[in-house]
Amino acid sequence: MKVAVVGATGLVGSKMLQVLAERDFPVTELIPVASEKSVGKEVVFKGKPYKVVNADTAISMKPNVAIFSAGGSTSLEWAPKFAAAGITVIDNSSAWRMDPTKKLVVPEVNAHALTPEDKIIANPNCSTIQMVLVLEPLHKKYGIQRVVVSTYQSVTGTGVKAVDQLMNERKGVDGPKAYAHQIDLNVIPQIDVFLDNGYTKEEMKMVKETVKIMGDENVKVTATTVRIPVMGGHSESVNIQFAKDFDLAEVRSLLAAAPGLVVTDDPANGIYPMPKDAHDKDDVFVGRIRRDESQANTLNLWIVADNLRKGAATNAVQIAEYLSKKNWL
Ligand code: 2RA
Repeated sequence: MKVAVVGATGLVGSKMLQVLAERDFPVTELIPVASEKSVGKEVVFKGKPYKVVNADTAISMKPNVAIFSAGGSTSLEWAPKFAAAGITVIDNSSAWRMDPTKKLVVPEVNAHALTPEDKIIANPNCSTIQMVLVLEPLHKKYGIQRVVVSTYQSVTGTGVKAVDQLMNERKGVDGPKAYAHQIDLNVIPQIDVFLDNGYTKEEMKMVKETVKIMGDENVKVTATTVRIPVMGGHSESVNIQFAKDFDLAEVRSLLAAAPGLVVTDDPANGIYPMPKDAHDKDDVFVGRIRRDESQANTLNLWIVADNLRKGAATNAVQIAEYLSKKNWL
């Protein structure tokens, strides 16, 4: 299968190449796509060099599928052109996520919604993906009324420039800034721009995308998203209010049985999910599972995942795997 990766030289794009290789996706030809300044450069995929091409050339090479991680404006411009050429697009930007004609997919939750007619498929925001993987089995069993989430997000969610800023600050050297504030030894309670309602775009992504993926407007979500100086992944403190009571042992077994989830929860022995352990893994790790004693039918838990993998590259590749198994590519 011919696979185009649009944004192949970026942090998520290169992770997509790694995941495609690791999961042995049936790639017969890789088409790395990037902006004009990167055309002609080489990327190595499964030990073989491939020359970076521009989007026009990529379309002419007729890939079966194009996985985009090149920003919203590039997706808005090029995804329709790829789709018009009969190429299925899986897009990691926010450009298409809330478009009512486009599917927003976490395979373990709603791959069943996909059809062969879906030619532009949206990959959800990383912080949404790891949360809905946990919410879905609990919603099915107990009916979720409200979710309160606070996130602790890795600088890798911003990109290379943010990682460089953190490392430079740690070394005490100057350099390009991804953030208006110092990030080392600090936390920044702002991810993306502020909106009129006082939330940030990142927070409203979690609010709206969760409802779309779970397909239930009755699930009310409020979020506070925070940038912290870590590398391995995003962490989330989640408080969930259910319509009915739950049994804690049953919650654990439901989560342990859910696809893509790993329950890591033995606080007495210092065992709980942490970004350093989630780094470069595809699973979503959940722990600190406990009843909220301040309110009936309410649960607290802690979720950690590598935002570049299940939060982006792996989820996109899993969508491609689903479509490939259906022979829709
Ligand atoms: C972030 N979720 O962490 C956003 C985009 N990757 O910055």
